[in-house]
Amino acid sequence: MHKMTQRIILHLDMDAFFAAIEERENPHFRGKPLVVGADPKEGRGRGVVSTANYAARKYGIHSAMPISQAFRLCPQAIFLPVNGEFYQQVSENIMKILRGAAPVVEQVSLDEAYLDTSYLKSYQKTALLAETLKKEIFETERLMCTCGIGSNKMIAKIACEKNKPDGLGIVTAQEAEKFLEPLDIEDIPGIGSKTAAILRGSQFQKVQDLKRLSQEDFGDLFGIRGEEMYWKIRGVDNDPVVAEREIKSIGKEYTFERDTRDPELLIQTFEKLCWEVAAEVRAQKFLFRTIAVKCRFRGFETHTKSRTLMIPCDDVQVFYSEAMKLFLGFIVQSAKPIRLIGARAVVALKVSV
Ligand code: TTP
Ligand code: MG
Repeated sequence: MHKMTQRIILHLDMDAFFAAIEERENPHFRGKPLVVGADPKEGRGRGVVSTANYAARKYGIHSAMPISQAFRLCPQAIFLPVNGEFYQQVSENIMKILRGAAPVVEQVSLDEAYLDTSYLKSYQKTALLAETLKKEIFETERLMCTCGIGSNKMIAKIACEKNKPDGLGIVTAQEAEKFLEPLDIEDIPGIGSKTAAILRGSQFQKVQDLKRLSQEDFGDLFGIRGEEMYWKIRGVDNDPVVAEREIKSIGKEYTFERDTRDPELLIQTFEKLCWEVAAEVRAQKFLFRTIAVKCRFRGFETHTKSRTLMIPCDDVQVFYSEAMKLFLGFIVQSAKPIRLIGARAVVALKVSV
């Protein structure tokens, strides 16, 4: 086991995204209720609301609501069609800013992303980064967003949700469990309206009420999903932040003069490869996240094994010990003589703030 650093996750979500872009493009709309979605056709439209600005939300209008209902709630609102291509472009500009700010960035929708900021090793520094990003996005795109910082993705997301719009919420690992207790059960991702209705029928309203249920109770009620819920309501979520595409990899391979099973030669050569790879990662100021090893046996039969760490790092010792564990797997798996061995780090760009 490599030395475990505490995770810190930053979640960023644009405020009333589609509507905010339309307001930016048409300053005379500002402050007025605005709905982006299907054509309301004087109340006879059959589509739904994509999003509404905050002025329109005061009338009870929200995403996914039938557009006819939105029209009834606020007929004087400005109704605009969805200009998807344009929003996509704006989204790309924003995601580019985010990808430059942390080694691992996971985009989850057009307007939302998780950044793994564990490498900053402090909530305070992550808060500074969040402020910087909010400022940069506003300066370049004239759009506002909200950030949430937490010890995992779930906490970061809820912290963001609870501080909208234009906010920043920070919930440390120590505060996480207490932070969740007074929240509505539906605030927990995975507890949708159906699940919530069942639970409310049994007098469970707040997250803290759910603590009366044992792990078994959860399992009986919701199966595998229930197990996860038992932990989630206690602030535990191990889901890693995964970039859609890691940037590059650094690897080295070595072909033996003749096929070998000499343990000393194998281990020494492999060790040397690992140190070279890890040193190269460090020299280029990268962090690695995935460790991959390769082994080619006599007859060109080639196998690979890899392991992805929860937290990207540049620790040479971590690389070596994880790679060696994988490599030993090859040795016990087959008794054939070995022709080639390799070690590789899949790396992500490190940006200092
Ligand atoms: P959200 O981030 O859920 O909503 P939002 O950005 O409009 O508002 P908030 O300030 O609460 O974050 O979704 C981002 C965009 O995705 C939203 O602007 C429109 C689109 N969208 C839909 O088209 N349909 C939907 O049901 C939802 C939820 C979003
Ligand atoms: Mg949003």
